[in-house]
Amino acid sequence: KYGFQEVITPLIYRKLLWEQSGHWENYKEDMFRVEGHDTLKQEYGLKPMNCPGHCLVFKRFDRSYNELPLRLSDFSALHRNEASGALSGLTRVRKFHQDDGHIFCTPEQVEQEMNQCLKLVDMCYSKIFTFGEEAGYSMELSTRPDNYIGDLNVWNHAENVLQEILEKSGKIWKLNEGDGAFYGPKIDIKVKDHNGKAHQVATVQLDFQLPERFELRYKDKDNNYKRPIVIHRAVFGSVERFMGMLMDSNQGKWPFWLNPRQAMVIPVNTKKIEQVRVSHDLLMKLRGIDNDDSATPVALNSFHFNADIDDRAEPVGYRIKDALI
Ligand code: TSB
Ligand code: ZN
Repeated sequence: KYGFQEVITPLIYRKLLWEQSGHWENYKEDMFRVEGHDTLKQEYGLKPMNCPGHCLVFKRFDRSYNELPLRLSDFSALHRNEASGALSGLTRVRKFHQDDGHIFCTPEQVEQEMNQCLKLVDMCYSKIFTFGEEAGYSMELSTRPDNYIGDLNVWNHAENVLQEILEKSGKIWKLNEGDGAFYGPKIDIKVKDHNGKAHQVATVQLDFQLPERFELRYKDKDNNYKRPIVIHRAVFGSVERFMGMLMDSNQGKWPFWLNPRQAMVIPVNTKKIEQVRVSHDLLMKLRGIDNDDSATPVALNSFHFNADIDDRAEPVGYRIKDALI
């Protein structure tokens, strides 16, 4: 609905690519190095982010202004060498999957694209999922860090663009000075766990640097080549952290539609063979499995649930209690 094309990009790239993107210089500590067994002893890096791979996809073809905004999404596994002391449950892990997207657009398209991203974030965090006691999310503008790449004026411009978008949104936001990505400032969306600790989930980032480093270009209406701008965005953030927050906020009780154990069929009298047989039939119905012809695939628009059966010879009350846990 939001116009993304899903891609799957490689997990490892030559060191050369990470040098080009600036990760080798500014993000090396967070990366795992990989070495081949070949005599050339090439050095590779396991990707901590999808952006450089997406820049290569963009660069692969001659692009025209009428292809923009070009939106690429990717659920690849990412690896970051997080300090062992920083690892925490599902919220900070070394392998995770972002609901990642990179939008390649013209300067005129930035505002509209950023607003679309924020709209999706708002739908996710105020309509579909709510976290914590005081439901809701907070927004922060994270600005230029010490290890930034690129030109100071470009950074100031990017920060001003984000600030303007936040002001126009009419929502409350805070300044988080120096916490931007090395390639650009960002709007971070945070939700709180039951202890009141805030976790960064969604993020929308404005980047003028990677297009420069990868010499990305598109042909404009006037037949001249121009540089696109890249917007990095993730709405869940990572599936792992998001799931961790979701479990924390509802004490393990999933919303029904997301629950991996939606229903338990419990025959009252497990000694009665007929009753147990009917219960098994009901289970199959709930699972959407047609007993008569098991070779038929389950239709996409059919009702099917994650259902189980508990026909152990235990008291009903005991089995209900067990199912609820
Ligand atoms: C959004 N390149 C951008 C991307 O295009 C990027 O990687 N941004 S990020 O570094 O801010 O990460 C995005 C989200 O991934 C974070 O907001 C956070 O929710 C999640 N994340 C980051 N590191 C971890 C980790 N170690 N474990 C779990 N989730 C993480
Ligand atoms: Zn990115």
